[in-house]
Amino acid sequence: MQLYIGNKNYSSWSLRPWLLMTHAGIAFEEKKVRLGWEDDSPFKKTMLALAPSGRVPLLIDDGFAIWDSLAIAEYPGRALSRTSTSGRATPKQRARARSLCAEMHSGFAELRSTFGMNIEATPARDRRAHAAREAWRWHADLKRIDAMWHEALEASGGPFLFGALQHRRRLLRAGLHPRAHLRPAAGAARRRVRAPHARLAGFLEWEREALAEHDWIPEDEPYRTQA
Ligand SMILES: N[C@@H](CCC(=O)N[C@@H](CS)C(=O)NCC(=O)O)C(=O)O
Repeated sequence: MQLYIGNKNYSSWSLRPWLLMTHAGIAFEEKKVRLGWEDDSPFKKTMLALAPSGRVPLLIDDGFAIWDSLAIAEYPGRALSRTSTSGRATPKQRARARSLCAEMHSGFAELRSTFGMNIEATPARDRRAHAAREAWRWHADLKRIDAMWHEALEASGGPFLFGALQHRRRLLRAGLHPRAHLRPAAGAARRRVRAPHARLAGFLEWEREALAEHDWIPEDEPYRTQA
């Protein structure tokens, strides 16, 4: 299987299936394609030749294309059952986990657009992002994330949202000072993603590679060249 991903510094969509498959020990060949938005960019040409979405992540299994991170996460079914408690979950627990995944996947537009993933983001980026938007818009998103994580952790007893690993990551390096925005249990769950004892070595590997990339996309980095 080949997993096509974008730049590790920016592509949080690519991170999701990459992390899941890495953590579950599912073998895949990583194919990194430098992100590009123009129709005639090498990125678009490469991706459109492989699948109609023209986006990453994209999984190719024996010539069969699967696009969209949720569909990819569900494809190697072993991955989910080996990394979560879903094997023992009741239908209601499964439904609740699915609701949260879907809500994370398609929601939080304000938070997402204000703080797009940028692992190497500088404080200047975050200051610009804070200044660029009315705080209340993404505050509402954060409030909902705090409530969602808090309730799931209370119900499962942790250490992750549904007991074992569930992947979620956006607040890191977003300059959001989680202590001010998340209740202690949700803040601790956020830190656990990076803690060595969480055995999320895959995440730390991705982060290391993102920081080593130094392949900045100008559209995502205006603060590097403008005051
Ligand atoms: N809903 C999709 C979103 C994928 C997506 O938007 N990926 C971005 C990179 S992070 C992309 O390929 N953008 C190229 C474009 O917008 O043309 C998923 O979950 O995979």
